[in-house]
Amino acid sequence: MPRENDSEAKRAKGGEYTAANIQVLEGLEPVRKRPGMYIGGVSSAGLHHLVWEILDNSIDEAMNGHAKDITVTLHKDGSSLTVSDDGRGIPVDKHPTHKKSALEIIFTTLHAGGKFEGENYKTSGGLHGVGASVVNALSTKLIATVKRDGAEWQMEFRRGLAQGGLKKVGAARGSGTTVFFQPDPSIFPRTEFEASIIRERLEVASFLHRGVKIRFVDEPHRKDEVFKAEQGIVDYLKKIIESRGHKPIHDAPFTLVKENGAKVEVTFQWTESTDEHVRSYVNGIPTGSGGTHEMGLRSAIGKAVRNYVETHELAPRGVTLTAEDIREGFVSVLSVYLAEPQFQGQTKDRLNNPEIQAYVDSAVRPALEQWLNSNRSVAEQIVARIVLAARAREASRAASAAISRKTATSGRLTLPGKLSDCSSNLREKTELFIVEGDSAGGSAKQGRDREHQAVLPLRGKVLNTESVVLAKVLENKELADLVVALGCGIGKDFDISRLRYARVILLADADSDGHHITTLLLTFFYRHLHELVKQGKVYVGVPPLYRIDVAKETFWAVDEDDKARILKKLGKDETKVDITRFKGLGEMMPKVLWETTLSPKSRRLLRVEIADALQTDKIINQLMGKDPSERFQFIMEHAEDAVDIDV
Ligand code: 0RA
Repeated sequence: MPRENDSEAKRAKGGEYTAANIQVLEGLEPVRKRPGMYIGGVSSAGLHHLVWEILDNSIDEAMNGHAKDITVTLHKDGSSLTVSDDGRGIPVDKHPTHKKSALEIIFTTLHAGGKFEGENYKTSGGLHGVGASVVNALSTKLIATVKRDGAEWQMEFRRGLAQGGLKKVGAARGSGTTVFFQPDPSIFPRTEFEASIIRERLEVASFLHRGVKIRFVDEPHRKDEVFKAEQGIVDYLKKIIESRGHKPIHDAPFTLVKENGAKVEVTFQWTESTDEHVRSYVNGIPTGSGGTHEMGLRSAIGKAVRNYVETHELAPRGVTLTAEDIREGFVSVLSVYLAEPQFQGQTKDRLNNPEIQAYVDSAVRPALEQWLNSNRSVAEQIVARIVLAARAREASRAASAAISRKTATSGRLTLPGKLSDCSSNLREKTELFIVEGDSAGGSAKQGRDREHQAVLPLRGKVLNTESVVLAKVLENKELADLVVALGCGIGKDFDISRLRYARVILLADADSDGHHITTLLLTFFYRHLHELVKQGKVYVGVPPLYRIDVAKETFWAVDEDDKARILKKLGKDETKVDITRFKGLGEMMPKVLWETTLSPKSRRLLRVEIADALQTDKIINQLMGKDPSERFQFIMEHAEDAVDIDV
């Protein structure tokens, strides 16, 4: 978005915003030379940043009250996209000194600070004001079309360079901006957009910007969806709670909007769930690792509730309420807008502005205390929920402490007898394979690299841990053994720095029982050792299902499709080759298991990622109540798109 030049910006405050306010900085060559500096990289995330940048401009226009409808069209080729809005239209008049239209300047000049320097804040997108010119520089083709003042205007660019001038293409009614672009394949190794990523972003944007209608036309999948949330983040909260399958314990959620420099918008509700769930955003950007805004929210909740409990003497004797008890079952959406957000952490998804903590705290705390005091029956339900959490914690505590005693790093470790540990002390190089059954365990034990690979066989079915409290989970011997082998503890005693391996690999047969076990284990990790999944420590091993022998060569196929693909590549049909179908890991020779499944050089490994929190919650919650064949589908279909292949 354009940068305002000081004196002119002042004149433009009343909303008059013409070409004169746009300060010109520099050309676009640096963007093409070092795209990573502007969009973070050229992988999938970088590619999708282009969409967010263009989308943000339309969202800004909507946020400022000028646009109501936004349409994003992913074109049939999957590699080009159009974003259009019904806002005022980018100004097409000429800049007095530069002799160029505002539109041309917006698309061809790099705007360093962007709107952050003014009173406005940017709404969304990961790149903080780099804007449309960056997208233009990285597109083989970009066409901007503007309707305003009774005419339609168009300007075309190739790799950021204008192709002729701004042309009036006809008469038009109304106003708006449409931007078509096609990412440059000489910059991006893959130029195909992922419809599901775009869809999720648009849906979230519609929640964060109440009342804005966002339509997604997904041509490759022939889908057309409209997102519009009349209640904004309150609708989002409702959807999160429903998709996680939890029941709220009181009716109306708490909501608050406060704007005083920065803007904070928050809603929350207590549920029957045993964990806490906060979805937070800064300027529309998801902050998956939280940060100062979340800290402010947490401290406000803790203090307000505790104050209420004390004032009304509601705590039973002998029960102490911890901050975690207070937030058990707490589900919230928190969205803040601020002028200069600073992000931190490996994935830059943690807010680091210290002043925001106190800002959120002081906005939420008094409002929540007031709300509790004026909704006494709701407050009572919440307090009863919290007291229950404290009692359950005391019970769980005993169970997890028993496990932790065994995993304590000081003193002797009492590892489970079934674990065949690895010998290396270099944790970065070690892996734990969790395998199904003793016979598979035996082959894995013999076939592995003993120095770096440990094997833990699990016998029989693993407990379904969806909606089971920790104390119950730990009564299950298989899972308790697993936690001891991992070494990182669980629940309140969880400490990732004590994880004994660099990777945890789930390895089950390529059949429906195997997939069922993998699903149960993934549910356990997702619900009770969430941090391991979040930090990318959990993997799914992919054993072959078929061995294909052709003359002296051997190929391995992981499923039917893979087999068909290999045969096609070889130009053979099934009758000309020798095909063996494996019944299970247990019947594979240790050496074969090593080559196909264990060896880091030749195996396939899928990293389990939490790509789309909303979807994952819903899928796990739905599947765990259904029959194994459906769960099998889940693994086959979702392991692949939830995943990073080949580590
Ligand atoms: C600068 C000034 C004005 C509008 C816009 C930019 C604008 C940019 C984009 C990008 C996508 N959609 C957009 N809609 C508007 C205001 C011009 C005026 O005062 O009429």
